[in-house]
Amino acid sequence: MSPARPHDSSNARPRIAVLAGGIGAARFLRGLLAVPIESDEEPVVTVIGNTGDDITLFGLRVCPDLDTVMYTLGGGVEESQGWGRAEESFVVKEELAAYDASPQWFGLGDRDIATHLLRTEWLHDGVPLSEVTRRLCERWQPGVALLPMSDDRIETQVLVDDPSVGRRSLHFQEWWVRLQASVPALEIVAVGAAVATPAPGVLEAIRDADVVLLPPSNPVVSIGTILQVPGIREALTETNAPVVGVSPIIGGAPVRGMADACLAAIGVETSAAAVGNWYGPDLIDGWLVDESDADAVVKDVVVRARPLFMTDVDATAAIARDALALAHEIGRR
Ligand code: FO1
Repeated sequence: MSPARPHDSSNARPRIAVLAGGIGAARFLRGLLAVPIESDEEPVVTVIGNTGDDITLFGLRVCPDLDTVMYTLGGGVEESQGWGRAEESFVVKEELAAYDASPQWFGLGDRDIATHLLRTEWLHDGVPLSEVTRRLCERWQPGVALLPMSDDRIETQVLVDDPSVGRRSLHFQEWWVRLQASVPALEIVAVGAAVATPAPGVLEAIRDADVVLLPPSNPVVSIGTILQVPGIREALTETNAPVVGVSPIIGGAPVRGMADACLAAIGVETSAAAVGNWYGPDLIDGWLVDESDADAVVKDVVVRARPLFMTDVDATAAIARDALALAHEIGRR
């Protein structure tokens, strides 16, 4: 990996801070950690994870984006989905259905439930989410420091017009999973974000970084939610580290997920250029787009085009390497 900056011998290991949502970010991180490097330049990667997708079901606290990063980098994710556990069974889910318990639209697997049981027990004992996440990562050894964006409770709600009851808000997961984002979101609100504080280590990771990366996560409900925690956006505009983003939109469509439905809710066109301009030059210095979007223009941001489909770990490592090369080219602010 090309070093993020010329090194003096005192700190050979580049520090990389990554704002992460779920599946796209987890896959990007797996590539980032696979970038071939000189031995003494193993990067120190701190991941700041979105917690706006979190939901409490049957009394259990579920943190989908944190778990997707933890399971993916720890080798336990169900690869075909990008979330949940591999070799999963759903006996508890079947039993709940036998009781006609709801909701049934969010599938909690038996192995996954063990994570939620421990998290819920520790949170109930007053352990902050950041410490809960650190403990869970002791098993999974993801190879990064995984921090929730905040230890305070934040939940994304989606405002919709329901023909039967009129305007109402839904938990993001109900809109995303049960409705498949098929009902237009009139507004997407990260409830609690405005009064939350960044989790311990979050602001320091951004300030002390040699490079900050925004992976191809959902710009609205993942990256956008993290940016709403007071202090985080400011830290990103103040850091001396170059900030490079990777477009989650290729050729006018999201690579996976339904970022287009989220972008429509905030009136942003579903294109690499529009997302880059929405992030803007105060936030990002560089923007990596797919070759099909090579004509993307982002005001006062350096745009580079390269193949962006994360088809396998090697392809993703090449994307991550190019993102780091762009950061190196931009240099410290
Ligand atoms: N996504 C689905 O589409 N269907 C599910 O039943 C589902 C269950 C689920 C359980 C645990 C978990 O951590 C994630 C789960 N997801 C499911 C994915 C989840 O909605 C997304 O990973 C994020 O919230 C969106 O980024």
